[in-house]
Amino acid sequence: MVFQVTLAMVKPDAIDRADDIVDRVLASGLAVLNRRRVRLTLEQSTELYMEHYGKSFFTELVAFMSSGPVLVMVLAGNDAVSAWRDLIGPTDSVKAREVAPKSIRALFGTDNRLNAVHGSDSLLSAYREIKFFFPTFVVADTQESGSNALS
Ligand code: RTP
Ligand code: MG
Repeated sequence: MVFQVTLAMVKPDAIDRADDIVDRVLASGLAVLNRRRVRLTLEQSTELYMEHYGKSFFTELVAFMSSGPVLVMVLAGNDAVSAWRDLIGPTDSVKAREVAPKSIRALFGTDNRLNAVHGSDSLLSAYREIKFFFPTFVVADTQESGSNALS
């Protein structure tokens, strides 16, 4: 086990139930180090989900992500990246209800687009996404910070 941070987001479709989702985060043992409620512009959604640019669902995805406020959180804990991904369940909420009925996407999402929450898919993604939403948040363990070493 290794102590990590990750980026979690309550998406526009579940923002009215954000308190219930935060309760589940805390009950899992993960800590919320920082949180912000923001409304993404179309440009910001596009930048955040650039890895999916060109895919059939991209236009609908970025429109959805900028359709209302979101709650972004820096989570921390043991194996936080995979711990949070396990807690949220598969991308498609319909599938989540079949294979992980207690997962957050099963309980709070609708389908494979309106799926309630986001979680960084790797530690590298987590660092990028945390920097995107919390520019002053210091993550000491990135390659970029190598030049800040004391030696
Ligand atoms: P996320 O990035 O939001 O945490 O979701 P994920 O890793 O589980 O899934 P990913 O493949 O990264 O997809 C990003 C988001 O795009 C929407 N999506 N729609 N076929 C579709 O219509 C489709 N596939 C994906 C979902 O909102 C998904 O969370
Ligand atoms: Mg993803």
